[in-house]
Amino acid sequence: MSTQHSELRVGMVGYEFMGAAHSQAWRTVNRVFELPARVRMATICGRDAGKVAAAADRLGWDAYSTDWRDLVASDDIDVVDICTPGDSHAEIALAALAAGKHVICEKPLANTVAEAREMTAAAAAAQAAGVRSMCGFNYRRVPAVALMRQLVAEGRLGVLRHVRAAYLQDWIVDPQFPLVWRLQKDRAGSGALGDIGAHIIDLTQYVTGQRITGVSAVTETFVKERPLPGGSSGLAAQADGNGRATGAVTVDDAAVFVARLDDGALATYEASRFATGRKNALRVEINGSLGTVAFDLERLNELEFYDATRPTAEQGFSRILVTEAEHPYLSAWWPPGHIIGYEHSFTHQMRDFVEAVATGADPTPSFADALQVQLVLDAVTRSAELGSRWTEVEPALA
Ligand code: SOE
Repeated sequence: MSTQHSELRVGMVGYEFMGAAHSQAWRTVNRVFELPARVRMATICGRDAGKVAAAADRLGWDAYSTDWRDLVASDDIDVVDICTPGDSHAEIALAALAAGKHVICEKPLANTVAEAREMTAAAAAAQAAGVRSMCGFNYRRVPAVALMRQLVAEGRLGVLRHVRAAYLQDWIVDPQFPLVWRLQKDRAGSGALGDIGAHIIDLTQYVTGQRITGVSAVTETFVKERPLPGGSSGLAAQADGNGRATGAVTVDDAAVFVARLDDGALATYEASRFATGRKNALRVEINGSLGTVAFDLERLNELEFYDATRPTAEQGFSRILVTEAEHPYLSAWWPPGHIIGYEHSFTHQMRDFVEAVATGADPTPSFADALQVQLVLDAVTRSAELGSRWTEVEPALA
């Protein structure tokens, strides 16, 4: 079992978009942050020997493997980082935890509540033996989001009344865009809901410190049949499907729901891959009795804040530039005023994970936090299937 290592040997499964994002973070984390342990990018794993060898070279890993079971069983690995599609999260995470490896698993934690529960129970059992686990909701680590949480926690917004959250993309608007794995329920669990809706569910629960207690939802699959993929099966696949055989889209293209939070606030959520022109637009606004905060991922170095306690004549939204040494994570980067980007959220995620593992603390979001998100995803799906019927969300840890 691995606990307080001065070196953490990481084995990562998956090497596409998220694998590249995590690799960037592992490469950078010790160069930017002072940490009690050093990361070694030991082994990257994927089924295709040629592709994984090339990825190891490109992304900076010492070695590669074509079987995640070897990786998980290896005495030379302390941390298993899971960047695969959702259908393999549970199997890999359960095996890794059983082998005493610390685990970081991409979101959403699993494809079903049953899997997420099993993973959460395994993580809790392993925790007793000093094994740590965390789910990769990277947007928690955007400094402006962390600042938003601080303002809410300090009571600067007063009693929360509204949460308005949207995560909008447009990469499958073209009906000729192929049937990639993210559009297949057996691989991805759900569509826009689990892929990007999960982010705004986690982010709003994190920022407010409140749990979503019930939902009423609609979901839609606008394009029900798509050409089978030719080459790449990721987000960058080409819409070149004319004339190719087609298959059924088995996930939602968009999900919209209203919700209640457990302190009484009302919330709205929208997750869509059909918001033409919106590329990666994650927006959250929270209105409280004393103020409002608003965040937009496309302007991630800024936070809008309306402080209703200021003299009436001076009220108005202020745009906080979240680039100062006083802001979360930023003192380690550039001189004040110098902006950061998408990839930094992953570096911050690894910073927090490494520090927790090295100091014997539990990193967050825990698997239980991620199970709470999974329970919301499940309630949304059930509500939509039942004509938007109000559906309660149970607490993960009853
Ligand atoms: C694809 O929709 C995706 O890459 C998500 O899977 C990520 O979690 C999000 O960060 C960006 O969009």
